[in-house]
Amino acid sequence: MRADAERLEWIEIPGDHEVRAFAQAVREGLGASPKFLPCRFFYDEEGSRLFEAICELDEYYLTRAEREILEREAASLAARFTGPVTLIELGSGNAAKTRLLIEAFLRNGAELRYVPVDVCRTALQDSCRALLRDFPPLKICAVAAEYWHALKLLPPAAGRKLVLWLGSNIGNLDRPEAVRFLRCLAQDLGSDDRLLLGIDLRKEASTLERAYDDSQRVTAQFNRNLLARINRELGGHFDVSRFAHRAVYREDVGRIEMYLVSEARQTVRIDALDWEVAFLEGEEIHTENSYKYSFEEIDELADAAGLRIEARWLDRHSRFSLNLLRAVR
Ligand code: AVJ
Repeated sequence: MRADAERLEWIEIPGDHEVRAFAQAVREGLGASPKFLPCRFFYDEEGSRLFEAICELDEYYLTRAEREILEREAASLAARFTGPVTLIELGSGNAAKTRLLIEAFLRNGAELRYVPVDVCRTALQDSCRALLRDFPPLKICAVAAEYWHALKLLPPAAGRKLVLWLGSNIGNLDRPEAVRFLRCLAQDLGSDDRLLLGIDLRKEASTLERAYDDSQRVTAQFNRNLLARINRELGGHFDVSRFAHRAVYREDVGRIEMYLVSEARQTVRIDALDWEVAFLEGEEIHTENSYKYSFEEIDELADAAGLRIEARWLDRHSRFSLNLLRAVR
């Protein structure tokens, strides 16, 4: 394990207290009308585990579709890069799909550094440990932070840079924010650098709603974990079973919306906030947006962000897209 330590660098904001940020977000979101909670707080240890279970579900086609594309394209993608490569991944999670790219680059003999970024420290630690074990030539610099903070913490890249933002993680940002974020990413891309962006496509509501309300109720549990996390970390007294999971696709704005619905009129105390929050029967907490894109919307997004699409690949059912982009100079 000592050798591993030399291959791993760890970056986080000193004095960054995720619990304090969570407390603040809960106070603000549950004090607002309508109520909301930011989706990044889904990912504590339990939430990351539940999300990995979601990725295994038949109904959640996104992960398999993207994996199919990566399996097909990894070798030719890696062949586009010569010399040392830094792979930066936003929202790396368990990095399961990334392994396909790491293998392809290493097979090409590239000197490879991997920079995973994730809000979940435990997921980051576990994935780094497994990658160092499985890929002896790999060096890792892990960044524990949310997206906007991470942009400022990224280490200088050695050689060419490939930024990965997979899994339709971009779907959590509203459309203007996605443009702003991509514009910031684009600024740090040199002419030899690229961005690989996984984006879920617009499709029939029934397919989408099944993906976000699965028959095994894993997504429901993932959604309710936000309340369970309040109980664990902030001394909340939620009876989690009194909140229903709801996922709805709004075609007009092209997004899945997730809610937790209070099934009764109830008051819930949160000790750490010394606060009681009241819910009406049927009152909702908006917990997530997951935007879907048409091809035109992806083109517009790239355009507005100062990026040019160099290649776009789809899975065989045309459900999901992987886009290779470069900065416009
Ligand atoms: C991790 C943001 C890509 O929006 O599909 C999965 C999160 N939420 N099921 C998504 C999620 C409910 C996921 N992302």
